[in-house]
Amino acid sequence: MTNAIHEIQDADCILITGSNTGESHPVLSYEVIRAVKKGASLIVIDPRKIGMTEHATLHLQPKPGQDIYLFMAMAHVIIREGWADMAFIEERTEEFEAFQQSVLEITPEVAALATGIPVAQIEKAARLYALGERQNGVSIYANGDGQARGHSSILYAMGITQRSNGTELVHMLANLAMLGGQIGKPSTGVNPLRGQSNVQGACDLGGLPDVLPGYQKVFDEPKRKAVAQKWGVDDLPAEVGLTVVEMSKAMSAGRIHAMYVMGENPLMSDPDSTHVEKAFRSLDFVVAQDIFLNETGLLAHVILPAASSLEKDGTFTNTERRVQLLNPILTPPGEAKPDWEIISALAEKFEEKMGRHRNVKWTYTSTAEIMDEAATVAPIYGGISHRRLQGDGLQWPCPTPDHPGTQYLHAGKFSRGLGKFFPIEVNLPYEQPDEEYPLILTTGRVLYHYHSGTMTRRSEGLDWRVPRGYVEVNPTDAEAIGLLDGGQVKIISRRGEVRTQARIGDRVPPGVVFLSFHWKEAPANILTHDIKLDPIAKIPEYKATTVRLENPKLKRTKKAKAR
Ligand SMILES: Nc1nc2c(c(=O)[nH]1)N[C@H]1C(S)=C(S)[C@@H](COP(=O)(O)OP(=O)(O)OC[C@H]3O[C@@H](n4cnc5c(=O)[nH]c(N)nc54)[C@H](O)[C@@H]3O)O[C@H]1N2
Ligand SMILES: Nc1nc2c(c(=O)[nH]1)N[C@H]1C(S)=C(S)[C@@H](COP(=O)(O)OP(=O)(O)OC[C@H]3O[C@@H](n4cnc5c(=O)[nH]c(N)nc54)[C@H](O)[C@@H]3O)O[C@H]1N2
Ligand SMILES: [Mo]
Repeated sequence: MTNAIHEIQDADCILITGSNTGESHPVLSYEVIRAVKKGASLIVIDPRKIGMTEHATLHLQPKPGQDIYLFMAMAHVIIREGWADMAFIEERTEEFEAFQQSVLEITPEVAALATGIPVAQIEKAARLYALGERQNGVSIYANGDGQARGHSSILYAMGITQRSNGTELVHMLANLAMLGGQIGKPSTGVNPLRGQSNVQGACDLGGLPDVLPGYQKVFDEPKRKAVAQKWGVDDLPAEVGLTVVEMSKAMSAGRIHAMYVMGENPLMSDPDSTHVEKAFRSLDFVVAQDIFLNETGLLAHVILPAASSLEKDGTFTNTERRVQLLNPILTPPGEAKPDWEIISALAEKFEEKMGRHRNVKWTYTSTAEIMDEAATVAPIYGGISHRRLQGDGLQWPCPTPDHPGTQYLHAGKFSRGLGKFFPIEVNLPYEQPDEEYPLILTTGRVLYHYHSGTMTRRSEGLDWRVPRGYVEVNPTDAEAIGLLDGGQVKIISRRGEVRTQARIGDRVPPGVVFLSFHWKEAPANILTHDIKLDPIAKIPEYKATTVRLENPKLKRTKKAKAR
């Protein structure tokens, strides 16, 4: 997030898109509800009637993939009506003209025709967001900082990014923020809600294929050499590695022979599971390091039992870039050990092969020591140490030991200097509904379960709340195949089919069905594909797969009648 969580409740306007905030980020969602109770306007742009729409001033409901029209039309209106913050654009950004040109033809009328959402609603969303208008029109920030506009915050998550044009959509949201001058101030910004407890920390410290710790690109020679020097080696590899989906493709192609899977369950969570399973079965050697034996672990040659987050120390970095200390409250069962201990023990044992470097020893004695090393190589963590994290932790960038941390980014100046506008094109999901597969399946989460269910489906209470999978179907689509609420239904895509229970209602619009990927009995990723990835992030299109529904009962009765 560019901004801090507690700032949300003081926003004048909040735009949530591609995030089921109430179920996937329940704690943070209360900040949004508080803001609305204090008079903020809330715009939700989501294909489904998610919980947050109950609090929304406006709910724009495009079909999966169509939202691009709405964002572009909002920008079009903001420019046309003179709601853009021209002073901000001139002083702080570049390449505005190219962006302006790209939205010229996407009028609200064009967007309305493409999405079925009325022009007036698109115009209202543009106005509320750009001017930061509250429900009663005024703003607590307007004129407070010498500006006649309120502060608006964008919250987004996987509904934006898990798309074949996800990077472009994120650029589009950043364009909107710069257009309204809605960044670099409190309660504004472009705020991706990070998913896992420490996904932010993992990325910060180099858990991505193209960066060294602190988002230093491997191909940025001066930065790479500086890290190499700190580790006491001449240089480090400069080529970008593979992303998860690229790895399963490389396994299938015989270019990867072994995998070490730590804290992941790709057999359930990667797209086109049938192929992923084949890819894993073709490997010579698989290691699974996990707190439980999951579907992927069942195919492993070696299992390394890890300690859970309740059983180890270290740090988690949360979605607002806050690095926080983790304190163990339980002792690990059996032979389970914290992940870092397992990895350093292995590295020490195979030191010959892992390489010995002057300033790197694998025999860490504590997580505090690992953090100190991170501080020396990642400038954004430069001033962070366990000692300083006692209490509330610190928000990076925190470059020096006396730096207080950074509540929100891009104040006065963007990290890259000038904020860059990106021109945008309309790009739709790879699979488009046709006669054979007329519905769009979108996948995601429910409140009571977590991903492949390894942890939550073992919890008695959570299992009691939601014991099994279901697919959300609109009454129109259910009626077409004589499907009753609670009835069994087959969901069929070009990759495969799953069978689950139907939950009929208007949470999804006609033409759209929703299935979460928590259920091994009806694994959503049997249906999804990895054919077209986002060209930059290489993320698969989890949010839009075409499918058809079949009512098994209807077929049987038809057959029975025929007989
Ligand atoms: N309970 C629970 N919480 C979790 C998790 C969990 O498994 N369970 N997982 C965590 C993780 S790792 C992550 S990444 C986050 C994910 O957090 P979210 O992204 O908030 O969760 P999703 O369920 O993937 O919701 C995506 C939303 O995007 C919408 N959507 C679908 N298609 C489109 C589209 O074309 N355009 C737009 N604008 N929206 C669309 C869906 O209707 C849905 O509301 O959740 C985290 N929190
Ligand atoms: N169709 C569809 N597929 C999706 C998504 C979607 O929206 N739709 N979302 C995608 C997203 S955003 C995500 S993040 C992925 C998630 O995909 P995964 O990360 O593969 O799913 P999890 O079930 O969270 O698997 C995490 C594993 O880590 C283990 N674990 C927990 N704590 C620890 C620990 O401390 N140490 C170790 N070693 N192991 C631990 C758990 O037992 C579990 O087996 O799924 C992706 N797949
Ligand atoms: Mo995630």
